[in-house]
Amino acid sequence: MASPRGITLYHSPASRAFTAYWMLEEVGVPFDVKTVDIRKGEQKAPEYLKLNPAGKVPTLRDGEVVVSENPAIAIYLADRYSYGRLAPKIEDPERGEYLKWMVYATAVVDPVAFLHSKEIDVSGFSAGFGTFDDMVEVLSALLMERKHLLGDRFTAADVVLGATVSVLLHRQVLPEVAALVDYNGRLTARPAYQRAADATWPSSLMHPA
Ligand SMILES: N[C@@H](CCC(=O)N[C@@H](CS)C(=O)NCC(=O)O)C(=O)O
Repeated sequence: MASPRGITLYHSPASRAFTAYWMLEEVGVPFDVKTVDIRKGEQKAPEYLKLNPAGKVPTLRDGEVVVSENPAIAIYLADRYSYGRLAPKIEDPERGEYLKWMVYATAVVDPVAFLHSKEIDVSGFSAGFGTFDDMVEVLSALLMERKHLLGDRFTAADVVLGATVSVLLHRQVLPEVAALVDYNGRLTARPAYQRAADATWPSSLMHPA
């Protein structure tokens, strides 16, 4: 289903906006792209801050609806345009686990991996995101048994968490354990992933923001 109002994605090359771009490609709705070059500081321009006061990419606009934060963008798009396919329905027992992995991606994986990449490893007891090793173990154990986060079925949670895993493997922040490498291989083989990567990861920008 195409948006009756017109979708615009505000993104910057080689950034976390890749996740939202990939999500739009998986959903298959037409969308426009506006580049907000974070390397030139355009994310702090007053007009953009009206859309996203955090001054970060991505931001999605769908008519009067404005959404930022990758999990929120993915949940919005999947519920609105791919309900029952990329989003388990409300009454589906898998909906709970789907939401958990959505949140886990940016509440746990992203921050604990960022700190680990800076050689900061804090005690898991007091940190909301736990330890880096626990996060790797949780994902590896799950993906050793499952093709995707919910099993055989690919959902929007695989886009959000999978994009994070993919970038972190590429940057050699995550260890190359077989379960994660194989999962990443299944994700990168998807035509929608490849279209998003071709559009948003120019080879000249090897180091993501
Ligand atoms: N929690 C946000 C993270 C977005 C984010 O960190 N974006 C970075 C680029 S990868 C950004 O816009 N940085 C520019 C800045 O903070 O000035 C999400 O999941 O969407």
